[in-house]
Amino acid sequence: MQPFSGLALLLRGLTGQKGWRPQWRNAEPKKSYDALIIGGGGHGLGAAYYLAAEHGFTNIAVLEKGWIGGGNTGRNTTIIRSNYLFDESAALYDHAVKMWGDLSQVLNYNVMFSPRGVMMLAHTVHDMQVFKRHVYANRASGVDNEWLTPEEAKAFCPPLNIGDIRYPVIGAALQRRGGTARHDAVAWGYARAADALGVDIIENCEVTGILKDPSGRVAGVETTRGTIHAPRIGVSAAGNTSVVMKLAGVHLPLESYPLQALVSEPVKPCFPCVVMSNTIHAYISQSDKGELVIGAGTDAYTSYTQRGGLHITSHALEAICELFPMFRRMKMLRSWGGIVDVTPDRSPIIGKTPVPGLYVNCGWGTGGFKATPGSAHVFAWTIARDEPHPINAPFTLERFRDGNLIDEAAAAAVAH
Ligand code: FAD
Ligand code: PYC
Repeated sequence: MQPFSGLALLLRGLTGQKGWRPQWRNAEPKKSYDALIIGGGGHGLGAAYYLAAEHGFTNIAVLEKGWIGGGNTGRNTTIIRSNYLFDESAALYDHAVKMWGDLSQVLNYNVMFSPRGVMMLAHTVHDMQVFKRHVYANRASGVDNEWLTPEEAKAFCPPLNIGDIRYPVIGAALQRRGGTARHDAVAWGYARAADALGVDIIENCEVTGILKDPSGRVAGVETTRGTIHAPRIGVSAAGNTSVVMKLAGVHLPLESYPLQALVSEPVKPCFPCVVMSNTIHAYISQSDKGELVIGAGTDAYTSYTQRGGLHITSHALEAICELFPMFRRMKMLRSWGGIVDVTPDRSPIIGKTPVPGLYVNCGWGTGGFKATPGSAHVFAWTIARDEPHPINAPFTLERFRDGNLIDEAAAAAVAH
């Protein structure tokens, strides 16, 4: 913690912002660690934090090929919810929603969690049937979700057009505990807290090889900053997971697609909640800076370009303008893409791999930000104990062989 008074803040402002201490050390890689995490996004940094804070692993490092939070953690639209269909998923995502509630206090870093409610619009009878099924399943497993009429949906989100439009709103599912958080604060908060416990955070360090000992157990990594030995390695590399795991000879059932988002010019607070339309692949909220944060669907083709097709964002904006006509004259300031790793059942893989000592946390597709604290927490447990936490036990790689799929395509929304 870096304490400062209002006067100190003013003096720093008047003296060219000099004197700020870095929030984490610029660590040099050591020759060996007790464990390594590949990927400095929220999931990887969080796993390192919980390994140190809850399992006593402090001789560990996070290896990030670019800068921390520069992957999907810093590119996402930050929607948080736990309204998935299966009990296994509700347990996983709701574990995270509960952890979001006091994450700022735990990390002593304001991650700006804002449970302002996430409303998912139904435009067809089939949408309505699917959402009602989710409402009933969620309520049966203790997760809040409720069905709203079009008028109730408009009362919850006054800018919403429920008139006679191309995509009529015939109802909505609302999770009031859902909301948003500040994406880069999540990465920075975990990084600072992990660093304070002795974790080395090593940026500009790309993993280019995975080493095994003669028995086939993982033994370390080759990186752009040299060889590093470790008997346990966790991979949290999101859209690049297939590439990283191939270095260890492990093939995963993942496809990687670009997913895009945009922000508008900032305006005064006018949008009180989060609205998603899965049918038309568009979602919207307003950031604390005042920008409208708008997302689109995935491209139809796999790619690692980190930018998607213009027609995909145009389609999302057309739909947003129809649903919220008051935004028609707003200008978009920027757009970007991220690469998401999608599994066949649209649920993540968190657990052991065929290589002893190598663990993977991937396949979050378009929806892993919401899971960050919960996923990091159970991944750290898995690495520390060499066995899954009860919450991630169903999310194995083997399920694609034994058929115990957890099909969340409808809840994953934009991961089609
Ligand atoms: P990342 O933050 O991507 O971190 C992985 C890191 O691994 C990267 O920093 C990368 O540089 C690093 N890496 C890769 N290869 C190597 C290597 N060889 N060596 C070292 N480091 C490596 N989810 C939601 O829940 N809600 C949303 O509203 C939402 N919106 C989204 C909108 C967009 C446009 C996108 C792209 C994604 C969205 N997501 C959303 C998904 C969410 O962003 C991801 O699931 C989540 O952020 C993944 O976090 P992570 O820490 O696993 O990955
Ligand atoms: O998973 O809620 C989600 C989501 C919204 C936008 C992208 N992903």
